[in-house]
Amino acid sequence: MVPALLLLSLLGPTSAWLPMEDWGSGNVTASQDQTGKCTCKVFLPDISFPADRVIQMQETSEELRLDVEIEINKLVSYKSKLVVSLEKLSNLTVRMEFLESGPDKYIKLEFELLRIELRAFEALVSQLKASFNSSSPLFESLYMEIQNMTLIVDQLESYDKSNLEVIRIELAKLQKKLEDCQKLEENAIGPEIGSCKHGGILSINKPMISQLNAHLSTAEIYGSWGKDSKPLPGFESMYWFSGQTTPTISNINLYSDYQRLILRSAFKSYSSFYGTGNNDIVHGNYFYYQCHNTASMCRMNLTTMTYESRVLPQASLRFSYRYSPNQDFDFAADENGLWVTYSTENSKGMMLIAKIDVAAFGVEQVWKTSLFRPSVGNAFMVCGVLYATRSVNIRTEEIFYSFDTNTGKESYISIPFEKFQENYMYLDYNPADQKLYMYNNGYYVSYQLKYNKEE
Ligand SMILES: *[C@@H]1O[C@H](CO)[C@@H](O)[C@H](O)[C@H]1NC(C)=O
Ligand SMILES: *[C@@H]1O[C@H](CO)[C@@H](O)[C@H](O)[C@H]1NC(C)=O
Ligand SMILES: *[C@@H]1O[C@H](CO)[C@@H](O)[C@H](O)[C@H]1NC(C)=O
Ligand SMILES: *[C@@H]1O[C@H](CO)[C@@H](O)[C@H](O)[C@H]1NC(C)=O
Ligand SMILES: CC(=O)N[C@H]1CO[C@H](CO)[C@@H](O)[C@@H]1O
Repeated sequence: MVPALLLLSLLGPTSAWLPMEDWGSGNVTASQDQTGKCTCKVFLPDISFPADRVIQMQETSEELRLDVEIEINKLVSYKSKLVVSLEKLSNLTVRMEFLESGPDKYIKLEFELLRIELRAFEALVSQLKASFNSSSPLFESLYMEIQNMTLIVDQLESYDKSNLEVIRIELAKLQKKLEDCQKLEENAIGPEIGSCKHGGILSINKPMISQLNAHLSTAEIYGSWGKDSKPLPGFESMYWFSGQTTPTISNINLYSDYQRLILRSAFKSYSSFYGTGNNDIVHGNYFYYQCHNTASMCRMNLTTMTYESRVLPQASLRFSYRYSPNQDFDFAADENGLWVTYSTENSKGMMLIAKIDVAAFGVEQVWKTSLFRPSVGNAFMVCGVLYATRSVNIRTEEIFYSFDTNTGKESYISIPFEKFQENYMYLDYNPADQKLYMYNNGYYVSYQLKYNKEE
């Protein structure tokens, strides 16, 4: 067999999918030319692509997806459905064990995707569990099953792989399935998208941790990510990401869907601008952020990348959030539109909530809260209600305060949720999918919300 020589740069020289050390000992060479450009060469044995196995695996994940669909459609008979689930999962385990013992080598990305699917499934199980308020051993064993499979994926991952073109095609197919699965999840859990016929947030599910940021840098602790909260037609699956090593905003990257976000394949990257803070947001194809070190709001048209600014009257630059010194403004979007929270000298650091008139790019109305902004970790809006968080301990954050702009009523509440690492720089709600998006020490993190059923 003739060995194949591949350039890692096919997927980007620093892709997290393919850590260099995992590509086999002694078979990776790195060199640098006079211009400083690095080239990595990987020497791979020529192994034919195990398409049949991939198909088998796809079929299994399709079965899994259908199974999930059944469960969601027939929540009433959840017990028997979960038994079926469990059986299918264990079938998948058997299949994976079979793959493991086989002579062929498998594709790392395939396993990475499988892992993503498992994570999605885990999140789904967690949500089903919460919806039933059940401590049934069935759920526990489902969890364990998923964990076991994740371990197997870890082991298999160290194998070699080949034929990157095929990987990409398979990746796209599987990604589609995952998206379908997530849609099912969303439909099953929350109120209808855009509806405020609920009594506010009841609880927050386990975090879903996606890959490290586009630059694979844990030093990029300042950043933000998410989806346009009011997307233009055709941009519904677009994701955006902005990341920096300092508390400034100097770049934004746009990805056509989740898969491209994870593969770090942006259709647009722009860095000829400068802002402050990171509590920015994308709403209606505009990127809203605090203009650099001034008490003004900026917004950039994501088609033309041109920006305009408005003074935010009386806003102070002295009362940042707790985790970062530069977070003077926090933009938020919800079912009712766009908001910005901040403080003034006059309010002595108490938080103000301003509703933004998007058409005029001006302030429409302001509410004053009794929340001291520097005591807050972060804040977001859902259905006109401000939710503010604080740290409980290294692993736990809680929503401790809410202010309802519909009634002017404020409350102290306790809705704890798990955070990935202690300090995070970004938290916002997206009304288009009813999820929370967090940027935490370089990682993309998201949460599914659970709502009080009674208004
Ligand atoms: C699991 O695999 C067995 C044997 O291959 C099959 O008979 C059974 O129907 C499968 N179970 C499910 C739930 O797919
Ligand atoms: C869950 O069930 C327990 C005991 O059956 C009950 O006390 C609790 O209020 C329930 N929680 C929810 C959110 O329904
Ligand atoms: C998970 O793996 C452990 C250890 O291998 C085993 O004891 C347990 O039965 C497995 N759980 C499931 C649900 O397969
Ligand atoms: C951005 O610019 C384009 C081209 O000038 C324009 O059509 C669009 O309305 C502007 N605004 C937004 C939010 O895209
Ligand atoms: C330098 C080196 O370790 N080369 C190895 C690359 O992988 C092939 C196949 O496993 C080995 O035969 C080589 O020795």
